Parts: sequence; structure tokens; C-alpha cells
Amino acid sequence: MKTLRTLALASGLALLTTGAALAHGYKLGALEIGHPWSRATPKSAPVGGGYLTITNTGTTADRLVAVSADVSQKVELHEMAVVDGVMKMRALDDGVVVPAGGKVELKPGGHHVMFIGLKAQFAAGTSFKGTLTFEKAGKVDVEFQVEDMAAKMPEHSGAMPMDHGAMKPMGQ
Ligand SMILES: [Cu+2]
Repeated sequence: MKTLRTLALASGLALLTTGAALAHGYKLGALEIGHPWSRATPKSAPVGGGYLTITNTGTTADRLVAVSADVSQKVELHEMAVVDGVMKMRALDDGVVVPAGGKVELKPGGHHVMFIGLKAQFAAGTSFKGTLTFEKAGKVDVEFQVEDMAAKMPEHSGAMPMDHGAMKPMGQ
């Protein structure tokens, strides 16, 4: 009996720890932050992307104004936009608005967090801390899970494949 329970517990733990892709989330007032994640970076890549969802269950809009983290020299919010037929990214100086009752997704090929000047390679299976700052709701600490270089969220299967994770390793 005791052995059985121990086995059950052990396999339960194994299930829990297989989850690089396991969803995790945070709450900040009326805001729900879903599954902050990043992608493993090639060696000496200068930048990395950060992705997450923000659901606003409240009745007033809020705005993600900044993200901070120790993993890079600076952190910006970016959007991808087609300029003269070429996909480019640019800084979102006004942040990302989260409408009342709405949901925004920061995802590959769309709005994203950009970690610029990486201090170390992002390795799959690790995680790092970041802080999100919202105009009204304030700050929340989150953990970005680093997923495999080829990782895509299932619901993003229609997303454009291009983003920083697609950059070729430098010096190879
Ligand atoms: Cu970017």
C-alpha cells in the first residue's frame, strides 16, 4: 500500500516536471497574465523574444507600458509591421493596450517583448524572472519559461513563422 502511494506520487511529480510547455499564469487585479514564455536563443544572439497573453476581466482598459528583466541590457515592447513589403519590427512607445473585457496576445510574428543585449544565452528548459508594469494595475512579477527553439504555441499555428527566433546563429 505504501509502495503504491509512493509510486503514484512519483509518477505525478514526473508529469508535473515534464512541462516546459506547461501553462502557468498570474493575476493582477482584473488582469490575467497567461504563460509568459521565451524561446531558446542561438549562441551569441543579441536579442530574444518574450510572449504572453493578457486578459482583462475588468470594465476599464489598461495598458502594458513596460517590461523589465535582468537577462538583458534593456527590454522593449515591439510590433511586427510590413513596411514596403518587408516585415520589420519597431518599438511600441505607447505600450500595448488591453481593452476592457478583451485579450491581447504577444506572440511570434506579432507584438512581443524584446530582450535586447542578452547577458547569456536563453537555454530551453530554463526560466527567468521579469516584471510587467501596467498603467493602472501596477506591477507583477512573472517567470518566462524558455522553450525549445522551434517552439510554437498550438493556437499560434497560423501565425507568421518569422521572428527573432528564426535568426541564423551568428558566426557559423
Ligand atoms: Cu522585436
